[in-house]
Amino acid sequence: MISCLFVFSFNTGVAKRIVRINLLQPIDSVYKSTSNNLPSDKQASKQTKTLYFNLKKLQQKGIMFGHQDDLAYGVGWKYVPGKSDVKIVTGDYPAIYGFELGRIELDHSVNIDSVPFDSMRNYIRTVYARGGVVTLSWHLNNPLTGKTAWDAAPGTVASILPGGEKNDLYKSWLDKVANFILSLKGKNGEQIPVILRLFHELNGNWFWWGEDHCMPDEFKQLWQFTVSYLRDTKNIHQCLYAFNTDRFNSKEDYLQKYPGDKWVDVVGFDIYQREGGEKGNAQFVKDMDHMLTMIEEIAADKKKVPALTEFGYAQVPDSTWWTNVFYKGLDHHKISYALAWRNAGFNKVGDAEFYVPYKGQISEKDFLKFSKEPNILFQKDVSKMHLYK
Ligand code: BMA
Repeated sequence: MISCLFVFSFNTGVAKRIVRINLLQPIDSVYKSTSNNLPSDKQASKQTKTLYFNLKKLQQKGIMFGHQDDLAYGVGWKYVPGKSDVKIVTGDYPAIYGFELGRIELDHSVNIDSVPFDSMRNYIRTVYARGGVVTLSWHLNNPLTGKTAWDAAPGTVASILPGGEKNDLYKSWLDKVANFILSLKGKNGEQIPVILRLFHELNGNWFWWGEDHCMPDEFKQLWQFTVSYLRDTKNIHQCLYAFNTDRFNSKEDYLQKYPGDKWVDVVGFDIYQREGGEKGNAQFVKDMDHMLTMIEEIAADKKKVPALTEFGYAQVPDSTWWTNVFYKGLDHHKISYALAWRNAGFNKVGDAEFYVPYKGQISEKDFLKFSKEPNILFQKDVSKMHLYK
């Protein structure tokens, strides 16, 4: 049962309608014991199993709002402790946070977007201590050519599979990812659960693991090898694995390279709005709604957690986009989370990359309104749920 109450927030100066969840209700032990609610890693840590179970349970309450690199930087600022564009505008932090591992494979101390890995570790500890959720992406370089993730050289996937000329190199990269993940510990020394989003947007052609660059079997082998290496060889038992495509047309299309239920916990997709105006907005609502319906059906069928793993409308150039477009496509769906991409800010030539509003941005008020929807969850909502207990 969900009910609403209004709380006046001194931060934002507005009444926030918050979702009151029956927090005292014990987790249904029958529900908890069924294998449907266990993650793919049968040896997953207690906190990881609990998180997985709670991610499923939480879908009945609402959708967690997420933001990539939220604590690291925003539009016009970088590395200010406690700062967050989402919090400045809504009065609360996101419920789920994305962080990016790109360049860890090269032993760099900062990631592909200049975030120091040491700071990232601290952000992740902070998020976990508050009861929030962490998801990690990895724009790993091309192991065959040594260039970036966007260097879609043919044969890269085949080259890193067992027996391939770059398999050892790839394993050494996974060792570095493993070291980072294993270094994520809570205050009692427990491993912090993370949703590892591997080889994202696999049905696009822009990454070396993309659609035309490997056969379905090769992709499946790559996925299974990677998960097995991290889980069984490196003994990592704090990961949930997210499989995610870009836009897709049908369930068959979505599942073409799906590695199998034993290897996946979260099923999702990424979607960006590219065209504005009434026509563009209507099309986006329709597309998103359709794909969310399909992802919910796939998740229900496979007993997985459905999510909108990445979304955005670059620079949000529409003052009512949040309530009039995004929420319209999202509202009646039951997914676990929706993660907005990063607020990289302005570059030297004045171009900006951001996906959530900052103070003064034209969609600021509308984002605040969207954040008050009872089924859109932020940090305070999930902290009360004790997702790891
Ligand atoms: C892309 C862009 C890039 C960034 C990369 C990895 O979508 O945001 O600027 O470097 O993701 O985070």
